Amino acid sequence: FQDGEVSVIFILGGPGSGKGTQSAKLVSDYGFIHLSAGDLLRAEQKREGSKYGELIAKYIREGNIVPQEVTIALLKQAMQEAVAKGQNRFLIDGFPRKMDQAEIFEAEVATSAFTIFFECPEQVMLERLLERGKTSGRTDDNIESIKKRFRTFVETSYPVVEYFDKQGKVVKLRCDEPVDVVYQHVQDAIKEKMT
Ligand code: UP5
Ligand code: MG
Repeated sequence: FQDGEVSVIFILGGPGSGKGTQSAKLVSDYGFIHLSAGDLLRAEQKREGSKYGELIAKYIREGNIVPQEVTIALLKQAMQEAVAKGQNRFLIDGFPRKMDQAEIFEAEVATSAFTIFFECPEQVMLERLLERGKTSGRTDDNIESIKKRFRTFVETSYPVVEYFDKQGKVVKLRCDEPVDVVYQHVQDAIKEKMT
């Protein structure tokens, strides 16, 4: 995309920190286009004829990061479809979560305006994910996969947050408050950053 053609906010945080929940609220109040990298990968995994189905399934179950070219292609396609319909303000949730993704996306697709990062104690995330796992049907909402997701988050994904933080582009918010309290902080951050 050309400079200024799209605006991109990254929503990052550990597994279960509330990225999807808060993004959904922003969509209904502000009309952003919400792209969850995890949701795009799960949809691609189920798509008939996808050559990446098995690969994605394996990476997600193991809590590993799917090779960047797969995820970036899915994001780029979803963004192009939205832009064709005249929509150009994006919330990208759960991406980038590895340094190569961050560098390649910003060089080849679009530069982010800023990142909202949810700081969340592991115990809180664990309880939420186990509870959600009772009904989510997600293959990674079980204790073995959750532990692997936490390890990947600390070792692989958090460095991306530090990278953007060094550029002064991260707003850190607490996740462990009621949904509406977190959302108030999210709205404050967006208003401050967008004006
Ligand atoms: N909940 C939320 N907020 C709450 C609050 N304030 N108080 C109380 N409860 C709250 O929330 C999780 C649960 O907590 C829900 O039940 C919610 O009601 C409750 P949610 O908003 O879903 O949190 P979120 O951060 O979105 O959690 P999610 O599980 O989606 O995070 P992950 O980052 O683990 O999952 P994602 O779908 O992004 O990625 C899954 C996998 O895909 C990765 O592990 C990886 O294998 C793969 N992937 C890649 O390979 N590359 C990518 O770029 C992205 C993903
Ligand atoms: Mg999510």
